[in-house]
Amino acid sequence: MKKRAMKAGGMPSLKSTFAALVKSKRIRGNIRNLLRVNQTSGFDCPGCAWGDNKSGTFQFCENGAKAVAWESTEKKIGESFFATHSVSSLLKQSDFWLEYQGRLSQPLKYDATTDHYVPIDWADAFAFIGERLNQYDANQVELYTSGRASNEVAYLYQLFGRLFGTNNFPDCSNMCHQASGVALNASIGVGKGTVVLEDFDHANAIFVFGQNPGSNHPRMMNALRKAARNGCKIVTFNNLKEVALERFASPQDPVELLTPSATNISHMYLTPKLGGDMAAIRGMVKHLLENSVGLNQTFVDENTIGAEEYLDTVRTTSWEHIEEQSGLTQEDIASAANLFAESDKAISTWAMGLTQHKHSVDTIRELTNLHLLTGQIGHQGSGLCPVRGHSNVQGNRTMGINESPTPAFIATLEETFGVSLPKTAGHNVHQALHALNKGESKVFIGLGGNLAAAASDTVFTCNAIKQAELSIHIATKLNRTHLLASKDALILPCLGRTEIDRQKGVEQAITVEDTFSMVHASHGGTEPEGLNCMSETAIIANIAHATLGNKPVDWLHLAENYERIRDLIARTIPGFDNFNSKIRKPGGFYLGNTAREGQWATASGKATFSATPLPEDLYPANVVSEIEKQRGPILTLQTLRSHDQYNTTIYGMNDRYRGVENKRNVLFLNPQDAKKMQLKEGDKIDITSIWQDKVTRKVDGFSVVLYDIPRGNAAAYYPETNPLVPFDSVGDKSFTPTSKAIPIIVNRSSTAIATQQL
Ligand SMILES: Nc1nc2c(c(=O)[nH]1)N[C@H]1C(S)=C(S)[C@@H](COP(=O)(O)OP(=O)(O)OC[C@H]3O[C@@H](n4cnc5c(=O)[nH]c(N)nc54)[C@H](O)[C@@H]3O)O[C@H]1N2
Ligand SMILES: Nc1nc2c(c(=O)[nH]1)N[C@H]1C(S)=C(S)[C@@H](COP(=O)(O)OP(=O)(O)OC[C@H]3O[C@@H](n4cnc5c(=O)[nH]c(N)nc54)[C@H](O)[C@@H]3O)O[C@H]1N2
Ligand SMILES: [Mo]
Repeated sequence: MKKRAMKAGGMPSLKSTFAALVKSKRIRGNIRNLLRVNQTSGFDCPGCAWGDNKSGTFQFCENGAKAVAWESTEKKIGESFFATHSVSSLLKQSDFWLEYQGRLSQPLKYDATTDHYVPIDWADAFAFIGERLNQYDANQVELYTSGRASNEVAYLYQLFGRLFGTNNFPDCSNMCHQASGVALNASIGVGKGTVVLEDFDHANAIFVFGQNPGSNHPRMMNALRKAARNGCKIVTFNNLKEVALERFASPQDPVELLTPSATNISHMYLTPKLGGDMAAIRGMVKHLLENSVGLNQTFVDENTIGAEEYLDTVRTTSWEHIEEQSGLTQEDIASAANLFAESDKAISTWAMGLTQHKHSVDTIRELTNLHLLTGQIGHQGSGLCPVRGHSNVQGNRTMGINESPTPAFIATLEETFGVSLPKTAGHNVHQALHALNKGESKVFIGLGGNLAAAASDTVFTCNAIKQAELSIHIATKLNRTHLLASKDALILPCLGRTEIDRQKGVEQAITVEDTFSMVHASHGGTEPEGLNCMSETAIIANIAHATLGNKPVDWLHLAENYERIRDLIARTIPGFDNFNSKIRKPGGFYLGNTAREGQWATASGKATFSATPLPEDLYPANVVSEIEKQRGPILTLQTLRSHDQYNTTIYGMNDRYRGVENKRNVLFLNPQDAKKMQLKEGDKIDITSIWQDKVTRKVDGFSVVLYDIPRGNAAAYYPETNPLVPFDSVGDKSFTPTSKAIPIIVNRSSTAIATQQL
């Protein structure tokens, strides 16, 4: 079985940080950059959305350092690179190779006759875009956003799209925390987490569901480590034993850095089956109910509706069902429930392990039920904490990147700008790709991101993006999405977070919002030498200007000084009054959260329990009947991140904590499952997923890694396994791809069999 690391963090983490700096070919500059990460006068780390506590010199982590070094590299690509490589030849390269070539350094336009990207002047690019966009009906245009965009550019982008006439704003949240937003809005009337960073210092118990912070939110490990050392009980629910959640050594603690010592993080570590968390939480509530412990009747009476109906549902859910679906014993669930009940201050955090299932919304509502029933919400040290992914994904939503804007928001924009705006819902990622595939939408604009590799069902998705008659990509690095050009396509290279953004000679700050609803400024510090790039804000302003002229706002004037954009935000988005002065305060300001303050902005004015039976299955009924027809074992696959990647950006081929070296095309299998399939470590396999259509979705060239994983479950890296996720396999009410539960069949690779026979 694979030998995992003994502890996370520590010296290997520092070594890996340094290796990332060396690879960037800009060691000194990036050391300077790192000293500015998340500091008051510095820039917000592009790595993740965890909050900052502004004390101490180092506010970065190993993976934040990789993100910074990857962006701030000496390597550049421009005219000669694209003259050498045709688009079809580039499409044959890996995602890693494409991004590794360096920063995009000049605007480019696709020439379909030669199949090459060629340079174009900025002015010509914008004139071309303005003319072409005006040839389309607004609802034929899809405006995608990845969550790195600043508040300023996100605001301009949504304003431009709406004034142009559409609410088509597919965005990365649709593949990420959409279920959290839907669930929390329905239950507590606000789609964001209710805790702030300081709450972690006060909690007596922290429950971590479906999240791997050691790799994906390493700065969260500092909060968990501190809490554990103060006696807070950390309870982890994770399908895999993630080493950082077991033992973590702070690279900032000399003893833990230089010796084998580390802090034990989880007091209790439960490994539910994939998709088993709703049953586990239901079991926790059932235990509390049966033993009359932990329930806060006063809180329930004063603040909530629907408790009785929910508790009836809990009573009718059998322990057999709970154990079978969660894969955990009643005893373990009861112990977790007791820990929850004993602590008067409990926080639950979660990420993709809860959000990327068919029943994600119901799972997150179930977790909310637990907090409501025990009154563990809205006071210091307790509450709900969806840990967001991209560094400003939450801010993008606050700025109005949403395919279903609230009527109140649209009414404010209409009144402020004296215009009439579209009110019908636009497209999310799922709907946008369907519309592109059917030829109903014809234009794709990507404000960052790499939708081709990030979205599910790679063959379908790539085909859909390729149908676009016009695509406009605003990006720092080359990726697969940019190469899916058939007619007109442009790449507009932009500045990154680390770089100085000057408009009319004056350095500009941008702002972002973290997972704790803290909004603060970010100032780039590196000269963008040799880059004929514009800021994202200036690019969007120029596109808007070229398409709509000066109406109803002077776009170029706005982009000359971002304070003007912030003034508009202040006028139209609640919580941002005096925006420009508030961000001068070190650390920024807190946007507030109604649920934290005990106000329930739901239709009834009360926090609302949901009373849903446990799901019958992880998959829709007709997929289950397909599965029943199969011979041989069916496994449930989760697709997840390694320690060496940022979403579709692959930094390297290692996954240090899980003990995987130099490869990514691996399938983590339970040794007993593998034995049953007559497979052993290193065997070459291919993987096929099962769905209700007749399409074959298969990846090959994978090898087996034996791993401590519940029987019947398997794991493999994203994005390599996205071809297996059926496009229509999405969460109920969230449309999020079910990237953490795909039924698969594993076969010994046919090429391997051929070799053996030889
Ligand atoms: N370095 C780095 N940082 C990142 C990112 C990155 O790619 N690299 N991505 C950013 C983004 S956009 C996001 S959304 C976050 C993602 O952060 P995570 O959600 O931590 O990312 P995943 O790798 O998808 O990890 C899912 C975790 O949930 C567990 N899990 C999967 N299914 C289940 C389940 O059904 N039940 C339970 N209990 N556990 C389950 C897996 O074993 C794994 O530990 O990280 C952000 N930060
Ligand atoms: N199977 C599976 N699929 C998944 C997931 C999963 O767990 N499993 N996770 C999902 C999740 S949580 C998410 S958030 C999505 C991520 O989806 P995306 O946000 O679309 O993908 P990223 O890989 O983060 O985007 C990387 C690209 O962004 C561009 N970029 C980087 N920095 C900047 C910048 O500062 N400005 C601009 N304009 N561009 C920049 C670069 O060109 C880079 O190639 O993927 C989802 N897909
Ligand atoms: Mo994400």
